[in-house]
Amino acid sequence: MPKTAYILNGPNLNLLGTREPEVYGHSSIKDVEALCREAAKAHGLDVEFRQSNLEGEIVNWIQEAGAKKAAGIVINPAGYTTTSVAILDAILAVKIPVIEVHISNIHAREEFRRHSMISPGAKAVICGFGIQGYALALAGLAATVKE
Ligand code: CA2
Repeated sequence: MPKTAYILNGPNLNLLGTREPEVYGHSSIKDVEALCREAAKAHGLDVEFRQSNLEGEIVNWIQEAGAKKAAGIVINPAGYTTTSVAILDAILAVKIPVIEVHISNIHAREEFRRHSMISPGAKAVICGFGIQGYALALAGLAATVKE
């Protein structure tokens, strides 16, 4: 049975494509989902694709992915990246690989975006490749699962 990749998106990513195209591009969250489904299929993974504006809901989904022994999690924590001890703790509590993704290069932007609370719990971090970063994360996750 194929293993599942959880792809979790944090606050305001439901609005992707509606503003700041020079930073985030023109794609919508539906386009990101389609890209992820295609990439996951190529690697023989099933997909649970979700977005929430609520920190606790994201924590619950990380716990769910762990309990279901998912292949791993690709997470764009968005605005919670720099603040969420709760999301970091949830990641540290699950025994599956977590890959942190950012659409923009957070290191080439405002100073406050550069420090991720999440990265210490992540197997890898990808940023600056636009929405293609999600496909790269899924390729990395698939390679990790096969190891
Ligand atoms: O580059 C990324 O993927 C971010 O995680 C996106 C977050 C930002 O706070 C991080 O510093 C970097 C912002 C998510 C909301 O993005 C929108 C984009 C376009 C329109 C509305 C929201």
